[in-house]
Amino acid sequence: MPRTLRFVLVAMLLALSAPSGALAAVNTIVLQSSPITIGPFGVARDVQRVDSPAVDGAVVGMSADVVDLAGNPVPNAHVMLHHVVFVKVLHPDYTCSSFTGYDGLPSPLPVERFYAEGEEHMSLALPDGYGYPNKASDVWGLVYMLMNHHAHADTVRVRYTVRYATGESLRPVTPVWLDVRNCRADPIFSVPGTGGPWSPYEQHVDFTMPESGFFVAGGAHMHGGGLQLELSDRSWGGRLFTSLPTWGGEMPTPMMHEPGPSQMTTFSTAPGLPVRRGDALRLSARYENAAPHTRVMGIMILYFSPGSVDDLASASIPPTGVPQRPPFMRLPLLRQPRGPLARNIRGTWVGDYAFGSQRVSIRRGTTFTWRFVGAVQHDVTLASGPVGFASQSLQRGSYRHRFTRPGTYRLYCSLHPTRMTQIVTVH
Ligand SMILES: [Cu+2]
Repeated sequence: MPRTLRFVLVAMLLALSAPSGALAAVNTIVLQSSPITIGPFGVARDVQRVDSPAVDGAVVGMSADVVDLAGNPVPNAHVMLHHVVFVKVLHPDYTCSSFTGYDGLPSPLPVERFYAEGEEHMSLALPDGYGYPNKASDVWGLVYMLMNHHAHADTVRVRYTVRYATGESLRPVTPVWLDVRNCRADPIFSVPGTGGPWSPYEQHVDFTMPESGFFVAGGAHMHGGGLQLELSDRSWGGRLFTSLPTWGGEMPTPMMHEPGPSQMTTFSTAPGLPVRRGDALRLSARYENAAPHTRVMGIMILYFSPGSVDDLASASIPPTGVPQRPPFMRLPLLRQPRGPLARNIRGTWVGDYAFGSQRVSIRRGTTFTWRFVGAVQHDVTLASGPVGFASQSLQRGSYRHRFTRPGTYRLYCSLHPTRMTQIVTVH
């Protein structure tokens, strides 16, 4: 019998045998973050403590959006929800023992990432009978990155809806976060864009399961240029789940970053995808390498129900389609670089809201160094040009790139896209 058909049959049998009336009280709780102010055409990234359900119970579903101070939804074209990550403080994370924060420093407290969404607005809905356990005394934190597309400052809140079960015993799930740049608040990499149409650029991460059980739900996060995120079990025979992006969401103007998917496929199913203790899991993030894509991510969050797994049990989520070619978007420079043309220099400074030399001409093969000297963080990010690259956000220290291909590199700071730009011509 084909594996997927057997999986469907097992799922149907389990659905039929589920005790009726097992669901007790499930409440929908709507909570809000503290106000977050974002400067004109700016980015707000930080962490704050947020409210959590004040009784013992279990999270069975969750979603989040951005609202104004009156509680009205704020469209993505005004304030873009780049990403929000909800964490439980003083709980160990399944795949990370410590984190590097937005400031580049190790986080002082252990936290467990249990829900996240980005432009794709994933909402969590665990299968019936499963819940993420939570105590009244548990402390939640919110890691956020929001972008303001207006010329004036804006103050918003992150509103989150928690579907919360109390007074019933659910099978507990543990969130398992897989990330090709794991354990960072800003887990970015860049796609060079030096291949032809459809040529893939792939990054992956491996994780060995410390126990047996089932993945009962999952969601994924990619950025512009994404083809697919695939979870496979290399010990057991292959693909478990592939998340595919959908394109064509609302397009905020001015375009301050390459738009991400409007949706990523998710799954939620019981009994779920079996994995065994010691299995070698791999998450592969595949992007199209026909054009540069900077500051991209490859993340999958899975919800794991520990338990014994039959030796022969196997299952996978049937593909929901084939990867679509992502739309090509050339990111404009939102400010024309000014000043004298600096020829054959080997570096410059990056200060608060300006690059030292904004117009640079160098020879092919030059390794160029940006020295960060500001009072706030900045980065160097390619907007368009022959090869994609980007630095981490930095306040001190330096970043280097060796220019091996001639052409015009339009660069900017992704945190201050309307203020900080630079053009490097390589000949
Ligand atoms: Cu900046």
